[in-house]
Amino acid sequence: MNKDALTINAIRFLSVDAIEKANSGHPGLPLGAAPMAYTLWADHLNINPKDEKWFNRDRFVLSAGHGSSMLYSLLHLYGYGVSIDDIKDFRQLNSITPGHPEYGMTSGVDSSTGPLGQGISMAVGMAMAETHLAAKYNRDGMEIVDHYTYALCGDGDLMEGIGYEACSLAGTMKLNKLIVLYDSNSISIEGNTDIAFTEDVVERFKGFHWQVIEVEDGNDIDQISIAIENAKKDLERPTLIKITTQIGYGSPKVDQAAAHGAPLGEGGIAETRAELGWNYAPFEVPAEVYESTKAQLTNKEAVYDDWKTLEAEYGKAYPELYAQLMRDIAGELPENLFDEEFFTFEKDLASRAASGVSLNRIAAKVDNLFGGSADLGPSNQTEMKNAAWYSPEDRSGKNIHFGVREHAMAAIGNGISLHGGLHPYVGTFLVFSDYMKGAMRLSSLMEVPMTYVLTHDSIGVGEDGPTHQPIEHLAMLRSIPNMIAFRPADAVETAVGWKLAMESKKTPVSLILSRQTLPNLEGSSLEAEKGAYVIGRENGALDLIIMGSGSEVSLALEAKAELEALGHGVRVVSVPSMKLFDEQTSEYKESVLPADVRNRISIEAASTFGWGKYVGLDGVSIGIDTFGASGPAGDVYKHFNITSEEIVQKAKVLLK
Ligand SMILES: Cc1ncc(C[n+]2csc(CCOP(=O)(O)OP(=O)(O)O)c2C)c(N)n1
Repeated sequence: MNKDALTINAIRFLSVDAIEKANSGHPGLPLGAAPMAYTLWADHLNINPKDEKWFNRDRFVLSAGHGSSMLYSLLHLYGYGVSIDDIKDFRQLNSITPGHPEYGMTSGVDSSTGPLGQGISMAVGMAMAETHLAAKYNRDGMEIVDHYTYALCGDGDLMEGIGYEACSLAGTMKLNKLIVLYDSNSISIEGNTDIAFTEDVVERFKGFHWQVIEVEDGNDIDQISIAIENAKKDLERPTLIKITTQIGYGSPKVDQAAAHGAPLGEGGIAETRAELGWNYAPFEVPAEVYESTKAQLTNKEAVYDDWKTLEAEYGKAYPELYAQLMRDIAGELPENLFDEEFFTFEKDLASRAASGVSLNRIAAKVDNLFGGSADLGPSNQTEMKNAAWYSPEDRSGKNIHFGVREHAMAAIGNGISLHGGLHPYVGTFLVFSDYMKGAMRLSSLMEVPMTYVLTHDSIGVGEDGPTHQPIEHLAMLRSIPNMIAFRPADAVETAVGWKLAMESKKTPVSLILSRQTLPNLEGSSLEAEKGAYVIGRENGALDLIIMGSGSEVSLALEAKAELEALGHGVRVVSVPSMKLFDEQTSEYKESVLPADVRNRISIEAASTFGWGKYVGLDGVSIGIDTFGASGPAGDVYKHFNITSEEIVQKAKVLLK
């Protein structure tokens, strides 16, 4: 067996032995796709395990995340911090080799994958980020940003809708440095893909304006390598390399769905060893394999060293640009970005408009924002006025037209964020956050500080009616671990939301913004950063607390005035973010919501779900637990009793 075959088999057997030991995992993919993964890693992928976050490394996304065991085998053989013991710990609690690749957990993993379609879409974002940063920073042949983005996907990734959206945009944007290896084995869990997936993928990708290269034999590493070379040569189009493989290659379950997701079993593994001529014990890797990958790494190190030399030269030739690049990579913000002026607004604004103002104030001083909307830019107010639109002709544009593709937009945003050097944001209507949920969940899980601009946040949408009026969405966003759902009550609080979003390092922020104008509130302040704060303090003894978020805070303040005229001491608490409030000290929480004050009312033009923890058993939640209705916004608010009168009425009952 030559060194290539030996290494490919080492990848295969490390993977299937790990699965066997864990008694859980997906052997089909590593057995079939090891040759393509090996070819890429051995001969093309520019990486340096000694500097795993090297900014100019090629990115690799295993979109078919269920093949994680193969990725861990590669990471082990290519010198990352994955030991044989780690591989033996595959899928065990607290191991660094979890069931699906997890960003931030395992050195060398560029993104979390597993939810099919997300990976390939994040790869599109990474490729987009590369082109943008290259345009911004490369000078006079000094290509400080110049790398490829590779993804390895399966049939499942290409069946998922999100992949269609993302790959369509990649074609329009001519992301020629995006190269996707398609493990085309025509098998998924329920059987042959013919049962549900008969389209012509090749023609489809051609229709997306991709280059498509076909490799008939998944074991032919020379052809795979040539295909990758040809992919690099196309300077106009992304490339899909469709590589025909056999799931479970070499095993008794070859070409069967049964190979997809269950261990081969002792007998099955023994047969596979015999079939592939692998005479090594489980987890044993012949020395020649390590020697071979080490030699390949030496070549990769030479590429890395060249880049380091270039970096030093670039730093001398363009010290300011270089310093800026370093700041962008570190995510540093200019000092005094959030000065008094930032929180000053002359007139009442819809919070989506205040968001547009805040974004543009930031964009005047921060150079690395990169974002846009899913065809709702004018409504979402997501355009940076001082910047051009990103396109194949102008890679330096910072505003992105995502088209009507919410799910891919969010995943692409994740990819941009994972790439580094940029602060992405994406916008749509709050009601369509449903379409983005899969990617929003991954932002939160991967701890990437994405910013979601979600406007038209309630029945205040009015005439567009229940299909466009979010009800349960706030509860949904609030329920995602590590997601800050921030619904500001006025312009100042909106600016605070943007401050949080910009300063966040590990937490995505959803800014939930009104379509309709909101009055600037007297008591609104930077205190909003604490998630909840007293925006209207009681006169005299505290009899009642009214809390709410966004557009309903002003209703609470109106009710307070009315109730105080009747002699009651009423406090209004603005709650832009339950999560941030829950993270405060118990002293602070007590100072805002004293435990002995049990007369409490919450008001929000949305599902009441979640408010119970603040209003308690004696309190009342005013909200909407049905779908909305079409009509002028004012009428709809009245129809659902989202009014100050309703608060007063409920308060009178409580205060009796
Ligand atoms: C969004 C999503 N839906 C469903 C699954 C469950 N799932 C994991 S792998 C798989 C089939 C994938 O088939 P394919 O990409 O052909 O992989 P192969 O069988 O070749 O390993 C499914 C449905 C998932 N991981 N993500």
